[in-house]
Amino acid sequence: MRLNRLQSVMDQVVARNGNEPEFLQAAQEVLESLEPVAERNPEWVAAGIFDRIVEPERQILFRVAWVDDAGKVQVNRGFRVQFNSAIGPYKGGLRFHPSVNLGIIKFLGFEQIFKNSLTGLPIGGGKGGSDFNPKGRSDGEIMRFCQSFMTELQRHIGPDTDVPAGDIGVGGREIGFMYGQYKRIRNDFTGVLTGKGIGWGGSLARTEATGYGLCYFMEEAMKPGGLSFDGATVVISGSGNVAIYATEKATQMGAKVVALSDSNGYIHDPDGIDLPLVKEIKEIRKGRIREYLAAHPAATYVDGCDGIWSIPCDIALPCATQNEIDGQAAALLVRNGCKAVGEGANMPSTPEAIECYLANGVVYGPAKAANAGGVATSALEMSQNSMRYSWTFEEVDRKLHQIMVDIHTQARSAAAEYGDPDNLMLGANIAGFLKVARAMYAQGIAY
Ligand code: NDP
Ligand code: 2IT
Repeated sequence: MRLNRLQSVMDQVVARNGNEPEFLQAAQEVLESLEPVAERNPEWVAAGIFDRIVEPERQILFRVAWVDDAGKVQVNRGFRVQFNSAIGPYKGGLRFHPSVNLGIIKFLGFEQIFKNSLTGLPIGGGKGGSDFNPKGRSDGEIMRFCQSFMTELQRHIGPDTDVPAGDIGVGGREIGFMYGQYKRIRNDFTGVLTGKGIGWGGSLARTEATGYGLCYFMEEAMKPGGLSFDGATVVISGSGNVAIYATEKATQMGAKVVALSDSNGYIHDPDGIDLPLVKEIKEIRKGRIREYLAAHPAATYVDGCDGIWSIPCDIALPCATQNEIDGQAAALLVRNGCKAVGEGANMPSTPEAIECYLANGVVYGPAKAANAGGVATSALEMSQNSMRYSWTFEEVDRKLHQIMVDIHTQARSAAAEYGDPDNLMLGANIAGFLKVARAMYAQGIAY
């Protein structure tokens, strides 16, 4: 699909953000999906809804200075992009990775608007992070970095304003250090961050939510084609939070997960991944995935991440990072018999890869829908914080499951209404957009 009515919107996005390729990629995909919506809703075009939705409401850039274990002063850059608050407080994770720049945070914040809308819960879109590299840093260094980061961030966030959480490089440990610093400065015990520890405001099942939710979504997406996890061979990239709990749920659903990766390489274990060992390596030791071989010499380890998509599988779940599957990798997956791709990571497939899935009838679960279980459960954490009450694991998991079923229904119905019933990417982009557009229209133009 090419742009027509929305070409001028995209031209402006390119003119303003030409040096941010990931943001341009995300905007182009969404605007292409929204062409038929613009055609049916000229009043939204006239009210500048499309022009406004691609421009963040606020972008905050700040210096993060901290002292390393050797006593040396380090300076990183901090980001928070508050993209859209039409349907609720800004909500989205923080990413700590050396590749982080404004364009990456903007693509993530933009995607978050539609994802959060799809959850059916009242959360707007935002994202933040830093170019800080946590690898090889001591707990003390991580703590001092997190504290310095929050010393600035705290003035921009709040439980009814903007509620950050984790993403790549930010898990329970980092949320703890940041929450402590927020409380120290503000003297408020509130739900200002999600992904908190159990016992101090965290929700049961938040840790598992993104990976579990991905499997719940894909189970629904695969049903019409008669596919399921039961008996399927699955390849999963990454070995972080999302990958680990996707492996756990896919295995519970009867699949055999045969590969996992990290940024150095991948392991292939045709007997099925030993998940307790991966948890021990990654969650406790914070080690490398190649350490798996010490306990499983029959498995293989290959340096470099790309080759993971050459392993034959029925279902592929990219759960590492953006653009990790290109057109060639997608073609290889299809050639080797892959029938379904579910995106645990944000924007893991390039536009060429997506074209390849759609042209070959692969069941494609787009990130905005498929990985929305994490942020949905963050919103459930916010609800529990507001009530000063905690639900059991089973209650949260049941709500998460229902939310993922509902997201799938919304995406499929919107896709059908717009004439391309199996295109869940089209459906997710449209369904996510409609609720935000109605809210923006109702709330008028001036802020
Ligand atoms: P983690 O930091 O827990 O794990 C990230 C994993 O991906 C690690 O195995 C990491 O390897 C690997 N990885 C990271 N960057 C790269 C890279 N450039 N190339 C190859 N591998 C890489 O993060 P999460 O599991 O939380 O996040 C994974 C993906 O899921 C991200 O795209 C994130 O945006 C998305 N996501 C996360 C949600 C959440 O709730 N956490 C919710 C929705 C989406 P290494 O250890 O070597 O760095
Ligand atoms: O990409 C994402 O949806 C996340 N990293 C989770 C965000 C959140 O607020 O829980």
